[in-house]
Amino acid sequence: MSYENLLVEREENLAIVTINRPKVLNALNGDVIRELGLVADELEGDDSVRVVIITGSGEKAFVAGADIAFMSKLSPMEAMRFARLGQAVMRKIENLSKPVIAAINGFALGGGNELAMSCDIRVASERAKFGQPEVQLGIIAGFGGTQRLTRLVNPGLAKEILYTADQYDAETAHKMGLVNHVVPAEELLNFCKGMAKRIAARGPVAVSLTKEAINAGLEMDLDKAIGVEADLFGLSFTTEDRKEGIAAFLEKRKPAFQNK
Ligand code: DAK
Repeated sequence: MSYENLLVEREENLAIVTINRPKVLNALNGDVIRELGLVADELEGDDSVRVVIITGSGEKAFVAGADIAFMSKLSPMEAMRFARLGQAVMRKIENLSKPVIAAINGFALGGGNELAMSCDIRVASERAKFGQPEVQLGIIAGFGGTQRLTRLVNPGLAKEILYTADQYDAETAHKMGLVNHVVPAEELLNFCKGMAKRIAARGPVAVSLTKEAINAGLEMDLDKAIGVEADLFGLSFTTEDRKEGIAAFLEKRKPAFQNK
């Protein structure tokens, strides 16, 4: 499938999705959001893809937020529909059955930071800048920012970020726990591909079940959450991948997982 605002490349078992509107710093309008939903569906259904990387086009921005020109024309009802669509797409990315890595190559502001927070893992280039500038526009974060940021960093920090609209450099974002790693800009994509390939070499069903256990568990109390883990642990014992992984260990060879 081809997209107007996204570039989609495949490399071995990886898919690299690049949001491609560099003239407006990859700002998210309705079309980009819709296409992100479509590409998520496409990659979900493609068994050859084991890990997804999302990044932004150009050297300046991952995503500089929702497209302000686009938003300025929305009626309240259209804004509500935009919010619902955006939230559903972020949720779809968050719940994709395969890991998603955000390669944050520059500004990740507002909806851009919210998109990054919907990914499983965030890696920032030294040039990246983070923030939730919505209150400066007289609106509030609408793609899950008030909730995901509070879960990722502590509530006090999330409130500071959301109330002040301040921008934070990559090192500060790292200290806050917003990103896992900070790497030189020119190494960002290779670093993310390296991590993605290590993940892709593991048992794909097991990685997927691990993601499911973590995501489901975050919304439950610990007793229920470890119950989900036990169920999924049992399920992992039914897979061909489990037979192959254990056989490969005993035979002292590398496993050849089949995602089954
Ligand atoms: N939207 C549209 N265009 C944008 C943009 C954006 N978010 N960000 C940058 N651009 C455009 C600029 O207008 C400029 O276009 P030209 O003037 O060249 O035509 C071009 O990109 C380059 O930007 P600058 O010239 O401004 O570049 P600088 O390096 O000087 O500054 C900057 C970079 C990222 C600091 C600055 O561009 C900036 O402050 N951008 C806006 C950041 C921002 O406030 N983003 C929006 C956050 S609010 C919703 C759900 C979610 C949301 C909204 C609604 N629903 C529930 C309905 C989300 C809201 C947000 O994301």
